[in-house]
Amino acid sequence: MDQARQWLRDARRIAVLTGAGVSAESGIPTFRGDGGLWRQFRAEDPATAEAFSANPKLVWEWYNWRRGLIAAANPNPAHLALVTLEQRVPAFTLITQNVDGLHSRAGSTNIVYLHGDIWTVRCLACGVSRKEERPQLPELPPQCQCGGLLRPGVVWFGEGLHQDRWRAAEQATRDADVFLIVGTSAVVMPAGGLAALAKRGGAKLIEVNADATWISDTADCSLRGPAGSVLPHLIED
Ligand code: BV8
Ligand code: ZN
Repeated sequence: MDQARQWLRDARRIAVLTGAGVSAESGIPTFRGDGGLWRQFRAEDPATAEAFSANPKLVWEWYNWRRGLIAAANPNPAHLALVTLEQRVPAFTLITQNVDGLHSRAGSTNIVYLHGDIWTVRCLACGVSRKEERPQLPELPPQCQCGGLLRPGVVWFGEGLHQDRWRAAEQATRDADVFLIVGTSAVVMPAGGLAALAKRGGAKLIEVNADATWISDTADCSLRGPAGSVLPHLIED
């Protein structure tokens, strides 16, 4: 931990990649852990365009349930520690796979939303994208003024990431002196490949995760424990 703390103190450019584990202590279930989100749902994967076109109401019920959970949740000390870290270094990029918006509610500013934002909806007909922050939508599936069907503004499996966001994430990762990867199983691609990109760019790789992951062995320092308690220690002076 001391070595990792020193690397963070000396770093001028820091890139962070977060996953569902950073929001776990806010009460939001992760995806693949026990009790994970994908388990509670039926066999087919709800986060795909196919599932949505087959049954938009069912997929919206899942998102409505998650919106309710997230609206009732608050940022936890892990989110807040990343806000403090951002204020300390000249170049800081927070790359997140999470769609819950808790990083911005905590006060982070330079955020790259790789997988979109659950508080945004987009019309399949006219393409308009807008914020929709009512936790539970009154009618499912929601309709656009134009009469078209609204979808959640997230990136589903099989959908490409927004190119400008992916490029920003790659650039920040390549440039980083320290790459901090927090609360992600790094299974989902291409986000999960950023750790290797950081190493190739010469960054020190620090992992914070409750469990070991497939990248733990390649990390320069892999800290085991809940992000809500590890991160505040990691950044304390
Ligand atoms: C794409 C939004 C191509 C929706 C999500 C290789 C290259 C490219 C694609 C693929 C590839 N191989 C396979 C693919 C397809 C697919 C993929 O990766 N599949 C996986 C399952 C193998 N990838 C895609 O489809 C991507 N698209 O590249 O398509 C393309 C290119 C051009 C044009 C067309 C197509 C799109 C992926 C985005 C999917 N959308 N979410 C929504 O959320 O509703 S993914 C979903 O998983 C969430 O975003 C989530 O954040 C993300 C990753 O999961 P994690 O965040 O890591 O969460 P997980 O539960 O897995 O892990 C939690 C971790 O926290 C655990 O390690 C746990 O130990 C730890 N933890 C728990 N508690 C704590 C903790 N740590 C610390 N403290 C704690 N308290
Ligand atoms: Zn429309």
